[in-house]
Amino acid sequence: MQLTLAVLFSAALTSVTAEQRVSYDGYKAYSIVTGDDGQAIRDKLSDLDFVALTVHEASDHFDVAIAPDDVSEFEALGLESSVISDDLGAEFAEESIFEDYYSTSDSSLDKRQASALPALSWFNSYHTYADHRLFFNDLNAAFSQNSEIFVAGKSYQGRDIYGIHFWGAGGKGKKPAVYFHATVHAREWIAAPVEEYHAWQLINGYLTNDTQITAIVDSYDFYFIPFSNPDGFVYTQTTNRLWRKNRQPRSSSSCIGTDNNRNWPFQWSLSGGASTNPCDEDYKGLAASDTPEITTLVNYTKSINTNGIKLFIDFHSYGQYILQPYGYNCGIYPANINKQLSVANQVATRIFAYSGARYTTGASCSTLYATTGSAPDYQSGVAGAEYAWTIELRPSSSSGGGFVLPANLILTTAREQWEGLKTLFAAI
Ligand code: 0X9
Ligand code: ZN
Repeated sequence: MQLTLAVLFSAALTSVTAEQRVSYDGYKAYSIVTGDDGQAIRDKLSDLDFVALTVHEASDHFDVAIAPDDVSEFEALGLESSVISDDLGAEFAEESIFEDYYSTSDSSLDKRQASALPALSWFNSYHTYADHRLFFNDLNAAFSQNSEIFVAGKSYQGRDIYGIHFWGAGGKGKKPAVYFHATVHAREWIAAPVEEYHAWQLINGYLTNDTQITAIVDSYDFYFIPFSNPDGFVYTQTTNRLWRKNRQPRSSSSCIGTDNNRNWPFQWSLSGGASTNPCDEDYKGLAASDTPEITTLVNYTKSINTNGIKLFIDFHSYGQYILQPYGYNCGIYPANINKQLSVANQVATRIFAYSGARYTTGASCSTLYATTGSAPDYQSGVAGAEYAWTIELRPSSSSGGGFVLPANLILTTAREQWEGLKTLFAAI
């Protein structure tokens, strides 16, 4: 009797505290050809129950997920479009089958395994935030003389914004920085595994005396942050797979979340490249750098900038782009833009030769759309990063599942990016 009551009581507590998971069962996703008239298409959709998958109508397409009851009404509109997903909910369910991670620090493993790198089977499925943290701890353990785990600061809800710092023969903190961020947009799950794969390959190459890799690792200090928006990422796994922003409320609104890729303190005040409405997916905040995550990351950027930032990459999905600054103005470029474009083209060419995937290169404003307060704009315009890129990973916009990249394509995506990264290092 007592046990039953206790179970009932805790079940009741859970139901009041936990937010109901948002269902996308039966949602059908489309990529709509917009031509020049994105606004007219938005107007036509205004009576339908849908979720926008692209924040802006990029120059030629606008991707949406239509609620099951409105699918026939959407199709009756006769818009030129292709189907991205027949049932988003079903794809989400499949993607959320996570394999267990067996940490090399697990005390039931023997000592020899305990100092080994994590197994590459890590990349066979997506994972929880807690397991991601273990994965980096294990990389650190396997490279303990040349790496450390750092916590740059805390998210709004108090989660660690953690990362790994590693270095080569010259010792810690002596070289220009190679600085990677991922998962500023919570639903872009492929970003963290790609960054982790880069870390794994660099450390593995160093430990196995691969001369190409030791030369790279000896040249830089590496700072890799897989979750610049951990609260959002956890929320995509507990509640709403399509969440993008952070989880910070604003007193002026019942809508939650700021787009941390519109909150960096560089050209933040300009209008047009972000929203001032807290309910929008690209809400910029009330002031530059007024989210706990961006405050943390601005300070952290300053702290690692002692020998300059050679390369900054912010990993996103999707669309397959390699984008250079700036986002805030389509006519303003960094002084070395031609060199950046040339290197980006070499990377894209290498990826295409390796896997056949096409990545489009170009300055972000003119290639995609205008953004104010984005991370690469700050890294280039304020921190002085020599190369400051956004990479939008798989899938391409016209095929695949948008934010759902099937787990069996994690490794494919990571491998082609790794080939591209080696080309990048050879070119800079
Ligand atoms: O809108 C964004 O923040 C990025 N696209 S996403 O679909 N992943 O949300 C693009 C950022 C590109 N960078 C700039 N235009 N500066
Ligand atoms: Zn993104």
